[in-house]
Amino acid sequence: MLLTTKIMENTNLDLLIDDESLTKELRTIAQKVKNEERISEEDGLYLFDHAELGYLGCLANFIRNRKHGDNTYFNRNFHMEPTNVCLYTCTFCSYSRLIKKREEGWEYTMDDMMDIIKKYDDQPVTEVHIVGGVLPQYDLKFYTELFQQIKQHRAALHIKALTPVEYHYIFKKGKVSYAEGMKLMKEAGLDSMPGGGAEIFHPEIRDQIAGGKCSGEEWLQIHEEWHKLGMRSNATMLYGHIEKFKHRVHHLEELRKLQDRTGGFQTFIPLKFRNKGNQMSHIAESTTLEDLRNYAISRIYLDNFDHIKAYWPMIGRVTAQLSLAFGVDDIDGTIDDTTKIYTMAGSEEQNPALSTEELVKLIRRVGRKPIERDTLYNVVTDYTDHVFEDDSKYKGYISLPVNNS
Ligand code: V47
Ligand code: SF4
Repeated sequence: MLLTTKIMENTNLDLLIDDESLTKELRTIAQKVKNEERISEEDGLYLFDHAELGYLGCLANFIRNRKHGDNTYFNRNFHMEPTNVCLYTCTFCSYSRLIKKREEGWEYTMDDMMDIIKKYDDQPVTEVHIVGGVLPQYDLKFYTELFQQIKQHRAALHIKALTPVEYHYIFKKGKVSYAEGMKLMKEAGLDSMPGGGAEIFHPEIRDQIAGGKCSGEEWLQIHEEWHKLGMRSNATMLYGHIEKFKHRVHHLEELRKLQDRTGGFQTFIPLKFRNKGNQMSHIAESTTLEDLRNYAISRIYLDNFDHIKAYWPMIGRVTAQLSLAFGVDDIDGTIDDTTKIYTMAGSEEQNPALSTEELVKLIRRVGRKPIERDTLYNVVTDYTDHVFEDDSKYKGYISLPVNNS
């Protein structure tokens, strides 16, 4: 753990700025970060092409600590997927193949969905995350009714639901504009939008991996309409497949520009491409080293985003712990889950569920402060000094020499 300890201890970037063994470009970027100056697209590409992990960790951790100190956020949520069948055929997705053998998938009715919601009645969850495939029966009417019913049943449950992929489809079918559609969703009870469906915005890549669904521009327009209503959303980037570094920089730049206009994004979530059970299985997955570099560059580039999230079911608990030294300040939630999309694609975690106690422990083990938040980052519980009874079952996780475990 020497590397992450060193990164976490480095509170002064002068060591990098004065290091003559670094290139002029890397020293200039370090100076910009110290001065809270924005890095350019060229700088971003230079980092992807040339910067090594330790250097990136120092910069990203410096920014993370400036914004949040040791605070590390998580929430208590559950996922719900109306269907795993989809009429689109994204090449990275394990759902798309099911359209040909629909009987192998599921297609929940309104009652099925409400039964899932009711299963959590006695649990202290604050959020339901709804996302899934696109099918004609899940239209404007279905989703407005679903959101209304959820709110009637449990008004305080935050609904984080659907992405521009679904919204583009249902608004077109329902013949309403993006602005009108998002307003209807808000009136029905939608609280925020998750970051999915972003993939890679650049058409050179998007047309090959996600042809037919909303374009990158349309994805951004729908988020912009939602932000104009005073509402918040997240953003993702699916990386590590056929895209080049220049496409990642273009993606980050588009997000940064929209955020400058609206300020509506809360969190950026890089999603590592997983290669099981989809049409891109022949493509090797990115290494952990590349994943950490990607988190760090995202943190450095997106100066106007408050949070960078590591989605632990995809990358595994240990990489999630490591990511906290590379710019990440949020590790999503407890996700007591019915979700299959990631396990089907070969994610690290076959049963993505972690108790609050486990999440707290794994954050503490790398010397950070666990803070339970709600979806909008209001503090629910600060677990920094909370005492748990039994520490023995957490032995498998990496550990730094800290005294607050
Ligand atoms: O848009 C699909 C991705 C996304 C694969 O906002 C894959 O809090 C990797 O956006 N390998 C949906 N990724 C998930 C998502 C999300 C997850 C957690 C939290 C939040 C949030 C949002 O999952 C899709 C797509 O980019 N995905 N297949 C795959 N094989
Ligand atoms: Fe459908 Fe989404 Fe999978 Fe694409 S990524 S096939 S839109 S479920």
